Amino acid sequence: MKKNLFAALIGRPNVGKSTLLNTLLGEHISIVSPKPQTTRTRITGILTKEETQFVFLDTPGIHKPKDKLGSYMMKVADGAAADVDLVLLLVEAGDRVGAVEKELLRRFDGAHLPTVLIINKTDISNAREIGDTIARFAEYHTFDAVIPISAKNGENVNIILDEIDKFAMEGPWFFPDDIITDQPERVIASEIIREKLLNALGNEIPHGTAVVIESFKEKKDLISIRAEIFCEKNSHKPIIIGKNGEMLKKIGSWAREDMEKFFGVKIFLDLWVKVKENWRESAAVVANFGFKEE
Ligand SMILES: Nc1nc2c(ncn2[C@@H]2O[C@H](COP(=O)(O)OP(=O)(O)OP(=O)(O)O)[C@@H](O)[C@H]2O)c(=O)[nH]1
Ligand SMILES: [Mg+2]
Repeated sequence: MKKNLFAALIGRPNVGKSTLLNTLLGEHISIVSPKPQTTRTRITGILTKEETQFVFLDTPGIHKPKDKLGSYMMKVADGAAADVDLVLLLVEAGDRVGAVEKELLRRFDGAHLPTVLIINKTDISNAREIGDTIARFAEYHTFDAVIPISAKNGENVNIILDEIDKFAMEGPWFFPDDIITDQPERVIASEIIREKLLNALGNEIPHGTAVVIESFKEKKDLISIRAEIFCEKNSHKPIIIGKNGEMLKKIGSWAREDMEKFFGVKIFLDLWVKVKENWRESAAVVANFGFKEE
C-alpha cells in the first residue's frame, strides 16, 4: 500500500530548516549558511522510504519583510503551509515562544494542520535548556509530537520520520522513488553559487546578491555553465571579485566542487559579476531573477 505525506519545514531564519532537510535526505540540496535569510524560495526534497513517499518543503525563514524580496519570501512560506498535510515547526533549544511562532501556530490551528515541534541544535545546548524549551512550548500549544534533534549531527532525525509517518495517507507517489528534488538543474547550480557567496563574503553584500544562470549546456561528460552574480552597488563588485580575482576564483572553485558532486560530471564554470542597483526593491527585477510568484 503506497502512502504519501507533504510536510513543510517552517520557522524563524537560521533555526536550521535547510540543514534538517539535507540531513533527512542524506544529500545537500538546500543551501545553508550562518547568516539568516539564506533560503529565498521553496525547495522540495523527496524521500521515499518503504511504503511512504515524504515530500518536504523547505521554506524561507519567517520574519518581518523589509523589501520586495522579503515579502516574496513570506508568501512562499505561507503558501507552503497551505499546500501540506503537516508542519514541522523548527525552533532552537533555548528559545522562548516568540511573536513569529505565536502567529504561525494561530494559522496552523486555523487550517487544522497537524504540527510537530522540532527543537534543533541540541548539540550546542544542555538538557535543562532543552527541557525548558519543551515546557514553554508545550504549555503554549498542544503539539502532535515534540522532538529534540541536532540537524547538524543527525541525532534523533530518524525519529521524525517514524513520528510523521503516522500522518501519511494512502495514495500514489507523486515522484519516481529515486528522485530527491524537483528543482531544475539551473536552480541547483545558482543556489550552490549563492551558498558559496554567503559563506565567503562579509555581512552586508551577500543579501544583495542574486545569481542568474545565463547558459547551462550539457555535453558528453561535461556541463558548461555561465553564471552572472548581480550585486546592488558598484562598490560591492571589487569585493566579490577580490584582489587579482582571488575571491571570485575561490567562490568559483568551491561551487564547482559541489556541482561536480551533485551532477556527477565535470563542470566548467564561468562566473561574471554585474551591478544592478537596489534590485531587491523592484518587484519586476525580483521576478526577473527567478523569484516568481506561483
Ligand atoms: N550547532 C548546530 N548548528 C546548526 C544545526 N542546524 C543548523 N545549524 C547551523 O545554523 C545555521 C543556519 O542553518 P540553515 O540550515 O541555513 O538555517 P535555515 O533555518 O534554513 O535558515 P534560513 O534559510 O535563513 O531561514 C548554519 O550555520 C548551520 O550550520 C544544529 O543542529 N546544530
Ligand atoms: Mg534555509
